[in-house]
Amino acid sequence: MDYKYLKINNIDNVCVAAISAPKSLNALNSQVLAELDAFADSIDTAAVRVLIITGDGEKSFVAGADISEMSTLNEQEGFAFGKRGADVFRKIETLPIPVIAAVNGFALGGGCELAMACDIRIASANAKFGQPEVGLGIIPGFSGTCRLARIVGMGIAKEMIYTGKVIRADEALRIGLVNAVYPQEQLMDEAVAMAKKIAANAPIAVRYAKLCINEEYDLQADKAISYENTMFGKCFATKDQKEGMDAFLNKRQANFRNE
Ligand code: CO8
Repeated sequence: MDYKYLKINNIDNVCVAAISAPKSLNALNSQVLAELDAFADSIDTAAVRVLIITGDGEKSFVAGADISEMSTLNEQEGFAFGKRGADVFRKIETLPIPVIAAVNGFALGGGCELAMACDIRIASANAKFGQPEVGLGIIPGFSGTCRLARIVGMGIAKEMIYTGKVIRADEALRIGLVNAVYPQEQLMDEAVAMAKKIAANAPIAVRYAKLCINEEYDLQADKAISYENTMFGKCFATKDQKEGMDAFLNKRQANFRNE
């Protein structure tokens, strides 16, 4: 499919999707959200083992939801717009492959929320993060009130959302919003290197690990432990478990087939 606002690049079994709306610093309008949705549906997870999401250009990851499109919405339309974004982000969060956000500039509002829907965030030194919505008379509407507190803790999330302050990459690293910060020119190489390291592992085991971490987060401890136990057992029904352990015991490199 041809996209107007997405640039897709496959590097072996790693897929890089760059959001590209240069006139608005990659802001998320309805069409960008629709393309992200269609793209998420189209990923061949038998072939692609890791997805990297980034922003096109050197200035912005995503500067938020498109303010010009939101400015005239009524309550029902606001609900629908928020739901559209939240549904797409949830689809990304629950993709059966890991997703890395390579945050290469502004990640504000919906941009910060998109990064938080990804499994792992790494950033360039010029990246800036924030949830400035209350300054526009709205609240984070693409699940930011939900995910920010889970990632950085309730106190810091409340401060960021109530003040709308914008923080730099080093502060995002300090509070655990990103895992690492690199010079801008290294960011994509680092993202691809991390993706390839993940992609070299048994894909079904990686998928089950993602499922466990996501599903168990909201479960009571005994249920969470039991869920992991079930998924751990399921690993032994895969050929890749036999391959991984045979490779270890015979001191050779494993060749995982996603089976
Ligand atoms: N929406 C629309 N256009 C945008 C956006 C945006 N979020 N961000 C930037 N642009 C546009 C600017 O209007 C400008 O357009 P033009 O050239 O036509 O004037 C162009 O991009 C370049 O921007 P600037 O000239 O402002 O560039 P600066 O380098 O001076 O500033 C900033 C960069 C700091 C990123 C600044 O553009 C800015 O503050 N942008 C808005 C950031 C923001 O508030 N984001 C949050 C939006 S709200 C949101 O995301 C809520 C999500 C949940 C929605 C729920 C729906 C109900």
